[in-house]
Amino acid sequence: MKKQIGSALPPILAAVLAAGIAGSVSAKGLQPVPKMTDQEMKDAAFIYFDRCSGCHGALRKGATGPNITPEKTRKKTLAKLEKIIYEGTDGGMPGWGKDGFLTKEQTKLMARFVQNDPPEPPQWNLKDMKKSWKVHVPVDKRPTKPPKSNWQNYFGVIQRDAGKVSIVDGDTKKILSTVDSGFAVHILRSSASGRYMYAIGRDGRASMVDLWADPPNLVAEVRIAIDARSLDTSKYKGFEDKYVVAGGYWPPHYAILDGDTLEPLKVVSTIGYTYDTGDFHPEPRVASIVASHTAPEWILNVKETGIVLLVDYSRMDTGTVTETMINAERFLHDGGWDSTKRYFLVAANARDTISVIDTLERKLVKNIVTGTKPHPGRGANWVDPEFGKVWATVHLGEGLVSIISTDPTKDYAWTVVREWKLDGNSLFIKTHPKSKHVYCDNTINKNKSNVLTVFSIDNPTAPPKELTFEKKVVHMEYNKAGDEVWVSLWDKDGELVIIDDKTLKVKHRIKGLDNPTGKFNVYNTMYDIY
Ligand code: DHE
Repeated sequence: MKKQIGSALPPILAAVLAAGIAGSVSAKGLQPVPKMTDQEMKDAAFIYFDRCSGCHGALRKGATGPNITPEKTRKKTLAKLEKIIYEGTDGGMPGWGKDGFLTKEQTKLMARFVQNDPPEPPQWNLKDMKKSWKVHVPVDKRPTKPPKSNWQNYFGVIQRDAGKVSIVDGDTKKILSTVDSGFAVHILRSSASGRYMYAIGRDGRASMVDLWADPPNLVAEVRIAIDARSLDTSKYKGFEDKYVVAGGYWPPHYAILDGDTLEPLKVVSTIGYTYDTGDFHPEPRVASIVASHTAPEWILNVKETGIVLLVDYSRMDTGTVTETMINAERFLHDGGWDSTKRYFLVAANARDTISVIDTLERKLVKNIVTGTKPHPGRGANWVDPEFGKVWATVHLGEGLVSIISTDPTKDYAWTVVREWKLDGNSLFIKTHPKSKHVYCDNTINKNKSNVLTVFSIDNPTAPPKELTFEKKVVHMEYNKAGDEVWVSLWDKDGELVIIDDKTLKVKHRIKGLDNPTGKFNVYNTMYDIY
């Protein structure tokens, strides 16, 4: 008689065994699991964390990039995987070998690695954060007055591969200081008062620079996660500079820190269920975070579950936070405010959607379908001569600027009212309330990565102008006055190029920077001007 598997087993164990058996049936036709030494696994895990996990996830279940768990990767030969890793894809995956980041040997190693089960990523608890916490300059040893300079026109500039942040005086264009920050440092944000600039590295290290010090210096740091991308501070009246919140990619959680010292105060998990199908997800990563100016709240976008959290920090003095969970769309990534700072527009990039959140009525207004993989950074707000107030995004997957009406009094509100074509995929878009131009980079367009495309606000149907540079150009930021645009030439021997916004001529260059990427003007970042 045939034995019935699971008939005498507790239901949970039976389910596990049945799943295992189903797995071995579907294992038919899969490539064998390549053997790897412990050292090879270690080396590959390091590369994976540095280059791949941001898009594919620590558990490889996919988000901006597809699911690459072994049941998918073992359907391909090693040669096919090596080709994808080395040359990239039209879907937006970089050519890691072709672009000079991985050698042929490393490419082969990574192809074998992704056919193996992912190693279990470690946990990172409040006590680990506390152990990593360092205050370099105690609060009572810091200056009590701001410097005489126009410090609100300082810029924080990321030197990504050096893991450093430079503070540049926007008036004199001099580098005032360069401080250590996290590995592959990702973004900077200003405190509500503008005095502190906070950085987050991909290794989860949050660092805090005091701009009142002469020269600006690193005053505190803490590691909030193993892998992270974003942070912001409390900006609501009465809570200015009081707290910092930082989001983890792994572990999937957010940590609330003291705004003066970065002391870790509380950690909250984002593990849960997808908003639509209600499926359990083990890795819902915290993507963009923004501080509300009109409520004691942060808006946290949880990528894999598609849920926007409004986190009320007004009772943090008792260790309490309140979460409002808004169903939006899966694969939330980056986003920014409309010009009134009531509506937050966030890209669900793998769903080709912009979700609009009304932070006053605390609900989703609409999911707007745009082009392939919208990627706004924080987006750009201006007044279109025909449609009035608009906000716009560029796309990772196609050469398109989608321009969305943000005026709720119009019957075309929250629809795409205008589109501009680019020659290929783009990363960031930027303008300023005082500018007549909208800038788009072409960083991930293989043929034009050294070109900025500039559209005219007053003449939106005119062909755009192009500014050409010697090297790959990425991310734009205005100065406080809104009459200069700062861009990064992204290279080992990189530089900042400062453009006169009226004439579109180069005004100044700051050389000798190691892979400069994002740059953030203090005033514009304090007030979320973009
Ligand atoms: Fe970013 C913003 C995540 C790759 C430079 N990036 C963001 C935000 C997220 C994010 C969630 C929004 C933060 C916010 O507003 O709170 N970025 C990711 C990734 O997961 C991804 C795709 C892959 C990875 O492994 O990290 C990734 N990012 C990059 C880059 O390759 C860039 C160009 C250079 C770098 O750091 O390696 C890059 N991301 C930036 C910058 C911003 C950003 C400069 C902030 C834009 C702004 O103006 O606010």
